[in-house]
Amino acid sequence: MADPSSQQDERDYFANEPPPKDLQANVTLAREFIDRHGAACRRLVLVTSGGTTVPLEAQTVRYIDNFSAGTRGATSAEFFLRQGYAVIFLHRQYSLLPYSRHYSHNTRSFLDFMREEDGRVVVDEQHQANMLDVLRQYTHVKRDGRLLILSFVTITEYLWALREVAQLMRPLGPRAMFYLAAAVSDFFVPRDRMVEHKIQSNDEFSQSLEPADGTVLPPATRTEGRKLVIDLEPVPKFLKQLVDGWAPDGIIVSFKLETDPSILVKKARYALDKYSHHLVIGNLLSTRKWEVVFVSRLDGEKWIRVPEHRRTKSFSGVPSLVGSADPAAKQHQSAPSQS
Ligand code: 9Z3
Repeated sequence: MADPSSQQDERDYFANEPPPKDLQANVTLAREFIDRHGAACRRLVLVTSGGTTVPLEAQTVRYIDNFSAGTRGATSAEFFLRQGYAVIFLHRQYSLLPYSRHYSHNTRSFLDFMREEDGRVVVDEQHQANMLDVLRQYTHVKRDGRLLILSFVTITEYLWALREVAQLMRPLGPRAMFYLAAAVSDFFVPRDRMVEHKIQSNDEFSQSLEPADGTVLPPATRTEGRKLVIDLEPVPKFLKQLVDGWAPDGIIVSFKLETDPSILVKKARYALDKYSHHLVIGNLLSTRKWEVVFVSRLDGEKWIRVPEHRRTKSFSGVPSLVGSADPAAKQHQSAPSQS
């Protein structure tokens, strides 16, 4: 049932936080994509990926960010595409993308995969098989027009895009899935408490807020002596709105990230009880590349682990559940297939 207090939080949030400039252009692209695949009776998934930033100034010099590179989201998107889904990939700008992720964000350049031969660029022998496999998948998906890539940077841009796209997907009912792997900030600086200009290190130059209605709001960031004080507010629980209002018949998979192993499952269960959606995938920061726990009402708690001998080293030297070129390891990937 819709919760009136979270509906009010939503109204206040979107009334206070201006929409991103490219929202209408993105909505147009998403509408065409959803209509086309909806008409073809194709299953559609919105995959969110990467970290959201929290700007501290309106003319943003500084912001709070998180660690996510978008590995989970980009890799999972590839697996959904392989299962025949159409994918809207809503990702943090410049984070990993499906397919190109194999050759980007590494310690070595994509140029290291190539060499010159008779005045032409060719792929090194040792990378031919993998690159051909990736290229074929990519070409196939592109030919079918099954991947739409949208981007965000801030938490507000993310929430605006999520709401708009979810509402467009609503008529698809359970053929629409939401796979929320983006690392979403829990706290933010509301626009009406945000200073306009760069935060100063000396309180002699500190800024005040002057809302049009004459009320006085304390800025969320202020210098006190030589200290910077940041006073963040909670981001409204958008998952409640997604489940109850924006896409009530969609299949909703959320992720829960923790660092303390003793609370991971408890928090995942709590989210499942609170939002009554389909699946929470729990993961720990330190082990997320090779183990996750699925928590659902149907199956309870189920751990999925990549066996130790299949934990491949990525280029950055971090063992990886995602991004392995080993087909056997791919059986353990986290993108579920819908049946
Ligand atoms: C996750 O837990 C993702 O699996 C990771 C993936 C961010 C850990 P990487 O990009 O990492 O592969 O390096 N996402 C967190 C989802 C989240 O923020 N959930 C919120 C919550 O639980 C909103 S649904 O409150």
